[in-house]
Amino acid sequence: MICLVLTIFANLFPAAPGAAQERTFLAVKPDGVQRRLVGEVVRRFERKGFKLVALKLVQASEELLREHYAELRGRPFFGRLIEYMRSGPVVAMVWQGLDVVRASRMLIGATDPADASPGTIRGDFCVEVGKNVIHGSDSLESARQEIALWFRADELLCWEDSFGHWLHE
Ligand code: D4T
Repeated sequence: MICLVLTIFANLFPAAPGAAQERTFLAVKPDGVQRRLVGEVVRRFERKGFKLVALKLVQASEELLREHYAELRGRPFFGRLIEYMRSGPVVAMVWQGLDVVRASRMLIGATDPADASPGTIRGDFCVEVGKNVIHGSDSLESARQEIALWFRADELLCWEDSFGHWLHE
């Protein structure tokens, strides 16, 4: 209930320090987990100033992944993509902050690591599109759907952020 009130307040006064702003879904993919890149990814989002509201290690089912990547069902790499995502655990996360969906895509870099700028996660840590370390929602609507697909509402923590005053005007 408190969470709901805070969210309504934050939506009414988006510039208020500590306002809820928007949320996005990120997942460190199985290659990122195997290569011990989870800490590096979390560090980059924390350092930017975003707020972690949920995190869990998940062995994703085929059903969940087929739903997650439903839009890509017709693509030739779909089967390989599902197998890759099932090949080990992923770290699923929800991050919150001002313009976090767009900013996350910039921190992550282009889908194909060959096109990703140095300094981005994909630009720094991978070389092939089929093993590109991390997923990030590409729009507010997909963020909403993906968060609902991967997390129960009670797994999203609403916690007081004393940091907001140092980030926002
Ligand atoms: P995700 O969804 O993983 O964050 O990636 P993007 O949003 O950056 O890109 P996407 O949805 O187009 O692709 C999803 C996923 O499929 C893999 N992929 C993609 C692949 O294996 N071969 C390909 O040719 C493409 C385009 C990589 C990411």
